Amino acid sequence: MASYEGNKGPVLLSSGPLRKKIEMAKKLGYDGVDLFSNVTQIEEAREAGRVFRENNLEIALMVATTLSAEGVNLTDPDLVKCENSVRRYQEQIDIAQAMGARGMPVGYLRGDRMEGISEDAYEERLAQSLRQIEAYAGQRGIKIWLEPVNRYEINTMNSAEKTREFLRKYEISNVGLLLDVFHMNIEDNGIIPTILKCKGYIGHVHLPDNQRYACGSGCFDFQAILEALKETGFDGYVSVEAFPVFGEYESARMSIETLKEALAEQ
Ligand code: LER
Ligand code: MN
Repeated sequence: MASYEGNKGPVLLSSGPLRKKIEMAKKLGYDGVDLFSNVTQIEEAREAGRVFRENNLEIALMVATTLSAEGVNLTDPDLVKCENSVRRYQEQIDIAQAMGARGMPVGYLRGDRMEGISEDAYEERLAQSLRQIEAYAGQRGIKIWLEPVNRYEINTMNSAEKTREFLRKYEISNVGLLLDVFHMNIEDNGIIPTILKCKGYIGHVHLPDNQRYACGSGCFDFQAILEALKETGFDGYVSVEAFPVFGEYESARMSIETLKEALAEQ
């Protein structure tokens, strides 16, 4: 997990120049990163992509921070604003393609359900926006993943089960789930059984420890989590999204060692 510039969120490698972060991630044994990007120009995106390729590191997910800063809302009750948000998201898909990223998330960008908007109306609008985004992304080789996010950060689709049900009900088959075990630990009835229930839907995974710090510093059983993911046939990236409270290098090192040990013990 890396970012272009200092990011106050749960981003492991948040400070210093991008090239340094890429080299550090590679040296520690990471195969890819989730990149928090503020790039808006295609040429700059191509250049970033080149640096990643030179270091043989994949951009597993590109989080376009510019979109939240602009107030993009994929369920805006104002149809013109909603369509504009879809267009802005699609422009960032072009950026992701130029970088060579695998996928992009829809987390906060789906927006809160506003007062007076029924759950059905909210879901209909989100389904419509996601279909437009997914069609555009699919033609450009970019995957779209919907992230269940806990109730303290957004007021809809908090649990993985509920979000999976939305994708099933509206038959949005090309959008996968981005499962984040931090949010699941707050919202779902057990991380392992929920992962198993989400079989066939999981596209990308965020793995902090239970306090959202480095893997190995808390009480999550990563061996069981990775085993459950394997059982579902999941073949995407698991990405460490955690606050670097033990320092960036140490948090990144501890996390990958914990995950590699957990994998080896299977
Ligand atoms: C939000 O809490 C989250 O988990 C992130 O993946 C969103 O960028
Ligand atoms: Mn996450």
